[in-house]
Amino acid sequence: MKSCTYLLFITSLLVSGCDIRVLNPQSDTAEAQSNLIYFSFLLMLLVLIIVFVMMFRFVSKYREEKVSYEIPKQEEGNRKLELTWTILPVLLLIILAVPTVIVTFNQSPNGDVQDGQYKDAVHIEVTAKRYEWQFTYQNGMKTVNELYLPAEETVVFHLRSEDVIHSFWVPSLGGKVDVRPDQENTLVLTNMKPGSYRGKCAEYCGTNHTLMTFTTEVMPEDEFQNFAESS
Ligand SMILES: [Cu+2]
Repeated sequence: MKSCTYLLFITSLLVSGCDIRVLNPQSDTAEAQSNLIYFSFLLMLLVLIIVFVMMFRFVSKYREEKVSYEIPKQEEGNRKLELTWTILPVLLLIILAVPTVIVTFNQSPNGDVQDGQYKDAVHIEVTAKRYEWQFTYQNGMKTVNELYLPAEETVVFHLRSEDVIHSFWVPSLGGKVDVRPDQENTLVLTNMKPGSYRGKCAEYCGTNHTLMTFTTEVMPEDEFQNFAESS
């Protein structure tokens, strides 16, 4: 018991030092995704607690007090129990699936990404190649390994690779999306908060994969306009 307490203490000490950026969202997109993580974690915790309570209850209720080798009576089928452990997991999956599908559909760009609902959005071309990121803005300006974004806007990223499959990921701003050489993928991030965030390639792409990182600077709208005009 004593070693268990020590282990718990050391683990919580170590975990308290973690900066889990995915759980500290800095955009509406990332917030919806982190809410999904919390929701599925709570659902999992609920199952875990029920299973553990039942397990300890059974262990204590049916523990062998005197040695006996009596073989228990064979139970054949129990419709009530069988229905319970079939229907409950299906219900849990439905409860988990509904918000997941809603968030996925809300965040997936549909229709024409250049026009339609994203006409007034900021569009940025992202080109990945081993081992760097190139960003091309609407005014033709290019930056390498440094991404500049306007805060509180909708930004559409057009992702393309020049060689192998990479993955575009700024954990604080949203989930990762594959960057492929054979097709353009799009990622939409909305309502980002000003600040500096780290971005990286999240798909192993070669020996220097770990060095394929970039900085993301989200700046207030007017500052972004000045930056775009001065470049
Ligand atoms: Cu890569």
